[in-house]
Amino acid sequence: MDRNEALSLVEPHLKKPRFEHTKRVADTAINLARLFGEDIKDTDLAAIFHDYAKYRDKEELKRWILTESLPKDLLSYHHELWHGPVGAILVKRELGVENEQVLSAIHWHTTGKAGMSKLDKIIFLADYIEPGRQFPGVDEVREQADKNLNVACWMASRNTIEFLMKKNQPIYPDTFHAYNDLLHQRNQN
Ligand code: DGI
Ligand code: FE
Ligand code: FE
Repeated sequence: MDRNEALSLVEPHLKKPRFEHTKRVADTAINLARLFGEDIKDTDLAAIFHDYAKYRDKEELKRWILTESLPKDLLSYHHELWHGPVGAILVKRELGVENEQVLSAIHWHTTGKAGMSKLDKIIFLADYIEPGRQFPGVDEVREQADKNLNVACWMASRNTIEFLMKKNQPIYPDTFHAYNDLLHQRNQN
């Protein structure tokens, strides 16, 4: 599947600003893939499809979590967390994407997890630093992204946890696992 076909498949599922975000994530992710030596086509597909399930309604997302082999504890956390894992299932079922590396990056793009692959990290980070994002502290993460993938991902997960804690939001365990694992990898550099 080439880039234009992938973009035309995802476009009807997204609102306009989300589609623009998707294209910026893809450009950002491809830069990171060149920098850190990841497959460009896999990176492009994972980025293009990462938010595929973003606008499915809550009840549909819940049904997929209940009927597919996805962790049921997701249902006790914010529904914003559901579009990644369900997106990976739907991109496979509806679009025929079989590449497990690509599906994994889609699955984990919101929370991260311990033991992320290079492609998982690139999509997680590109989603956080694409030029349209204006989170507090994002410029510092952008600077690190040119230098060290693990440090930059760790900073993104730390910032997200801080942001959620300030709002008294629950934090999904894999979000903490990503933070701890990336901190560990960072200390090994
Ligand atoms: O889909 P996007 O908006 O491009 O970005 P995303 O998939 O990273 O989703 C972002 C939202 O998910 C953002 O509002 C923060 C939230 N989030 C990330 N990790 C957690 C979380 N929300 C909760 N409650 N718990 C988490 O661990
Ligand atoms: Fe997302
Ligand atoms: Fe996104």
